[in-house]
Amino acid sequence: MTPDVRDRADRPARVESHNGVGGGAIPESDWNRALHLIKQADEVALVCHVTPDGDALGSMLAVAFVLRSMGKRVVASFGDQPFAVPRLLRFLPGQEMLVPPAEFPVAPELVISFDSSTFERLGMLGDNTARAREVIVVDHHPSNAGFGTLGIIDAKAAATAMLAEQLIYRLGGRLDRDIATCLYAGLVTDTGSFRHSSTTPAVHQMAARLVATGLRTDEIARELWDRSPFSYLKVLAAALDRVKLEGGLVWTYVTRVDRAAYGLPYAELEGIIDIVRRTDEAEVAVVLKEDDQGAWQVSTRSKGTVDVAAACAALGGGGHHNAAGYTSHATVEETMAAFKRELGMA
Ligand SMILES: [Mn+2]
Repeated sequence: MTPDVRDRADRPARVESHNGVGGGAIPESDWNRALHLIKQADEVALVCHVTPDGDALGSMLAVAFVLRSMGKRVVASFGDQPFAVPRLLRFLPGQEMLVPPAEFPVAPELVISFDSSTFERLGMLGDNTARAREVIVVDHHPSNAGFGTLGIIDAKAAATAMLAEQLIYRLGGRLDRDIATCLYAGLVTDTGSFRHSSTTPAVHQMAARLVATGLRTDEIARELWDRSPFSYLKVLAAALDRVKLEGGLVWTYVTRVDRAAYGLPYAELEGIIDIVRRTDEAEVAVVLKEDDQGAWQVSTRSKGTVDVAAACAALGGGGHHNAAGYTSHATVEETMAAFKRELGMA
């Protein structure tokens, strides 16, 4: 038996109140303008941030399904070169709608950007997006300064997927299992499987609507959290072997050489921070991950008293109070010294 999620009774009575306490962070006039722009457009180009996570890609694909069902030409991409969907997200439905960045319109009529706080986070599609006639920015990063021509931005929303769900309802779209799977991937990614402080009643209410479509929460959880190649364990061992505890800071790093020894792609490193940040003695956790170009991608986590977003923003990155990051072209030692200075530790 498939629950009838098309029934309007299953939809939130006041969709604008669903993204956080008090609701209504986004003015009705902005929602109306977004609907107007979308309805007017023949082709809608969708983009999300580079090396997409479940929230970025899931939100984008969910909306892509709905736009396609409305008869729109839909182009969806992200600005990574080489272009590849991260392994963890290959279970998401709708990937046949993705095109490589080279096939993205050079000067689009309408772009909708998902989960990206800046043009720069769109990577090589930042320029295409900047040339678009209209850019609707759907995002929940507090650091989003409002790029584009229309912001659908709510820093209180636990995930961009929450805003994407509202957009879908407002477009007259219906949740089916594929759309719900995409949105659910976004919701569980950004709430850490309903563990982070962002997990409000509205998050669980949204999850209930999504799960009611019959999606497989167990399979999604295994795809996202509970699998990795054997080589991951070897690289993790190398990272943990050199982990340091300094004051309230626990940190380590993973080099290209570590990964090359076991043929592990960069994208597989994402979960290491979740192991490092368990440390009872540390308030802040940092993992430096050397990417294929030799730059350090710095992942930082806080347990709550320290605002790592502020520190990362000062170093050219961004994120959320408890989870943020930035890119460093300095050495490991210089990178950590700069980060400690920002935290007031040095
Ligand atoms: Mn997000």
